[in-house]
Amino acid sequence: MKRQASPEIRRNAKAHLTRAVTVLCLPVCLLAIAPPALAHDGHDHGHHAAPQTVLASGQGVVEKIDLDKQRLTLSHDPIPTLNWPGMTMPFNVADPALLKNLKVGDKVAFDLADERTIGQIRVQGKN
Ligand SMILES: [Cu+2]
Repeated sequence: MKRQASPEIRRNAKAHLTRAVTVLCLPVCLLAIAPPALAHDGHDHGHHAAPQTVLASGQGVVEKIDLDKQRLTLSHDPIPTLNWPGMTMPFNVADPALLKNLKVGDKVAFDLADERTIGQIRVQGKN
């Protein structure tokens, strides 16, 4: 019987941290975006096979890359189009390939396919 308590606890702590960030960030973001998003879309299952539209564009710094969950945490600058203040939050990516050339600390410019999903991301500089 193998015991791997320590990595497991580490992982849980990380999950909590991510959730805390999400809880702090999403109400603000979703409040700001809710009326147009609802009017525009009507449903949101967080699944978009081929996002074509650009909801908004922004800039930020890569804080965390989760290849398993295809998720990216950015500290993004304010996005006036969406009335978003600057904050650190996790995003899904439309295509896992978008994560391939990213590193923590990279300065990036990104397009949002929706308020949770990055459709395009470009590295602008290294930290
Ligand atoms: Cu945000």
